[in-house]
Amino acid sequence: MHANPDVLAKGRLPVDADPIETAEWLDSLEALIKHQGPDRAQFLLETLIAVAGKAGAKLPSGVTTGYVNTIQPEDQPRFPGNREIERKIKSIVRWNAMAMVLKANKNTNVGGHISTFASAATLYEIAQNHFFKGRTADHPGDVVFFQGHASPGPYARAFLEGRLNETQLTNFRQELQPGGGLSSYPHPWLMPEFWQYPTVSMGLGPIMSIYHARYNRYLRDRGLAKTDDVRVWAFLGDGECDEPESLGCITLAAREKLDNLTWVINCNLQRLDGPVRGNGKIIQELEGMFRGAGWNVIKVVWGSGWDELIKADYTGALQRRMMEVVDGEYQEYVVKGGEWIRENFFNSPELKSMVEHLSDDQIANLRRGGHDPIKVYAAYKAAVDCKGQPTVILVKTVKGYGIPGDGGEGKNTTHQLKMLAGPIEADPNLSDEQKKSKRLVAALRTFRDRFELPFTDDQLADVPFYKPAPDSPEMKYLIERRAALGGFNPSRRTEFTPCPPPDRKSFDFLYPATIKPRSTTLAWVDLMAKGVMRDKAIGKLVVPIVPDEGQTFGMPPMYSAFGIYSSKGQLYRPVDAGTSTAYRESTSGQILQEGINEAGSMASFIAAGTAYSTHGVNTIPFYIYYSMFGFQRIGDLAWAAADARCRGFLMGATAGRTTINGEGLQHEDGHSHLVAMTIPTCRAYDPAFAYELAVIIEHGINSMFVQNVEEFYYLTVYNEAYDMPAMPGEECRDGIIRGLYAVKTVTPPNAKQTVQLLGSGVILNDVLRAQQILAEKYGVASTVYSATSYQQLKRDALECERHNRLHPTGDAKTPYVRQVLADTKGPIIASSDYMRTLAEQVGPYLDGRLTALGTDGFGRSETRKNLRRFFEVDAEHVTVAALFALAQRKEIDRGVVKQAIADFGINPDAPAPWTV
Ligand SMILES: Cc1ncc(C[n+]2csc(CCOP(=O)(O)OP(=O)(O)O)c2C)c(N)n1
Ligand SMILES: [Mg+2]
Repeated sequence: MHANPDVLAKGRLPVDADPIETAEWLDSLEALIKHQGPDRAQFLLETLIAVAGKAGAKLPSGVTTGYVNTIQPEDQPRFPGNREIERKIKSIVRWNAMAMVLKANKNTNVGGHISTFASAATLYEIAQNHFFKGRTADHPGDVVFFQGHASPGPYARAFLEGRLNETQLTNFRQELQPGGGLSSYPHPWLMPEFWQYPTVSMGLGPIMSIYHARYNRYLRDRGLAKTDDVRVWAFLGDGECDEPESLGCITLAAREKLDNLTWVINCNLQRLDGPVRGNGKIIQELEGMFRGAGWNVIKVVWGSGWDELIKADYTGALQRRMMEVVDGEYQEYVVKGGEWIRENFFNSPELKSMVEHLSDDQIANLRRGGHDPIKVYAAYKAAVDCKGQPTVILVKTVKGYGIPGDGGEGKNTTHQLKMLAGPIEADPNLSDEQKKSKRLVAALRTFRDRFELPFTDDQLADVPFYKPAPDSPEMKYLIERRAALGGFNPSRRTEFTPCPPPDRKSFDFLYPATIKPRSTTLAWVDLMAKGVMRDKAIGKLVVPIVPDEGQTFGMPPMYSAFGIYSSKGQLYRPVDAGTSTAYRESTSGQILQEGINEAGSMASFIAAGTAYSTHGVNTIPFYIYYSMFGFQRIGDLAWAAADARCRGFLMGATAGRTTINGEGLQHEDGHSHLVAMTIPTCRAYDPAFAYELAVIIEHGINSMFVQNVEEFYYLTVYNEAYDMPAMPGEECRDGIIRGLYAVKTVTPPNAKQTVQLLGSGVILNDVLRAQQILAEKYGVASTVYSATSYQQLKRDALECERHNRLHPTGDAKTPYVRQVLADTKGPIIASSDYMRTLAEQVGPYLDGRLTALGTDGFGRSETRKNLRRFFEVDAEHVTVAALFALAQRKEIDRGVVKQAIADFGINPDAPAPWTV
């Protein structure tokens, strides 16, 4: 049989001028494949393409293949499972997953999703019965990023596995009920023994999975953990692929040859509102992107029922038709059924003749690949066997598969479906409630019959859960399969093995005063390079992470001393080889240099900061970045980090609205501390001096990695160099951690007035200067405090307030900020390089004495001095604020304030900085 040239003569190919010659070439090719195999054919074709390309032929880039399965039926491996039992298990999981959403919505309005898992059931069940490894003594278990809103599926399975009970299932999305409920989506914070990683914010699962797989290589190459046979799986939706985070980093996975990573993209052709690519084909588009990026792409488009038809497609007409139909039409076929498909898909006499022998029902039952266990198994097997490349499996499915009635499979509304409604006969005597109930039962009956569940009609109205007896073949099979694979998945390790505490000496060299001025950023580099990373107990565990800003932060000596991690080592001689700042890459490098990629860096931070649980190794990430490109740019990942119970240090460098000289509006951060505050497990600090930094970091390491406190730290560090004073004494340690301590008191002779001055970060220097001015020019005494964390002060105050409110007759607790300031004299003025709201948080606990200055408004390009004047946070403005507060208390004359404003050259009629 000749291969037909029509098969190829589509698209941009020129018209066939000599069909006989074409047929001869195709005959030769067929013979070649038959006798020497497809590899030889590929070699010859690539050679021919290269020669033709040189001669100027316009050749297709070849990143997509036909709209058919990548794995040919004859290449499918033997299916090792029991198909009948697996189908039964899957049907029960389907039922229970649906039942939990229906139950939750019968009495409440808490929502949930039925259709997503319905389309993905085979994808998860094949993995559960044959692939996902569980945690054993020698294997940490595969890491699976479950598609968030498919969560009813994993819950329904865990119910059969005996890990969740009926009460919990009944309380899906009602977590505050007695007996506990189940969180809507994967949230390790809420279900710490069950979920490992949060995923439901679309795009975060995919990017986290890539960096997780790469981090496993890092752990292996640095000898920190055995991760070779740990597979990272990510299940995502086709609609989800439109998120930039989903596909933005796929080249990294190919570049790093992450064959420990498998993505399964459930191409049900629909997202929430409608088709993902109604006018095109999502599978083809994704194939091109992934293949172009260097991934192994496996398409699972058609189920086994199509095999015969495709085999009989001698003219290529069927494949052409498959390619020509757009996703919007494919969706319609699901809804309209067999007769419609025969008329509209098989739309030529040739195509119609191919399905003559099939009834309409049989045509409707020609399944898509993702509902065929044989095809899905073959794809997974090929993925785990693939060496040197990550694999993406593009699986075509039906959204809402098997869900009958209104809003059921294939409908645009199916994503939001929470209640079933089958057809019933019209009956004017029925109330709306009765109709609803009857329609539900009608739909459930159809579902029950299709998936062969053992309920009587009468039982259906209650939407019962179903769990077969423990000795039933299904339950035995399910438990045996999971035992053979090492245990259940998902499952999160909660046991914690503390690391030995670091040596005080790794920190205390930052306690003395500096000889030369230096910035807190450089103090951090020193702390890392000379102290923490050389510490015997924890040095090796430290993972510095940086996007493309290491030079800005003074990190190159660290590159040279500790190496930048590269799975390839260094295949070139760096231009600066031999210097102390050489760009040294190495397979054992300790630093993760992520390039211009804050989201990827944050994903690395999450992988490193959760390794204590995932791999039982307490790696300590320090992710340093431009503070402006932190929470505001990748805030959702920071939130996910907290949900994942991540630990480590985020270092917001080039911090402050006025400090990063010249950079302007897009770079000058005066609000990251406000965003940090929104994350319950993030402790945020704005230290001024090197010793404060050392104290906070030592405390943080001990707290997170020795004492098992579930939190991560955010520290702002600045790039302005100034004299770092010596640590005043051990007693300041507690105040630094709690957020406030006194730094310096100045009492001029005969002082009549007193004020309290609070400063944070670099602005503490201006506050100290204000102290001098107040003393020397106005004879006002003052104490300056370093406010290292308003967030900690506020949290403590809230706790005291709440305790006192709920224990009205007990001993009242005094907020720490009051303990420090309540008995002091005079007004309290606070200034920082952050917005006023930050300091104002503690206002309610200070008896109306607080005035907060801050950097509200857009930054702009200017010198530090001019910006601090502009934002009214400099020494002169602090002085004016102090004098005015004294004048309000009638301790000095208002004329003094007016004169000060004039003396300092402040324009009282300038517009407010936040308005311009
Ligand atoms: C960042 C983000 N935006 C929007 C949503 C709301 N949302 C939840 S599911 C969904 C549609 C998902 O479609 P797809 O990825 O194709 O998954 P499917 O349910 O079809 O498998 C949307 C928009 C979200 N969870 N996260
Ligand atoms: Mg979808």
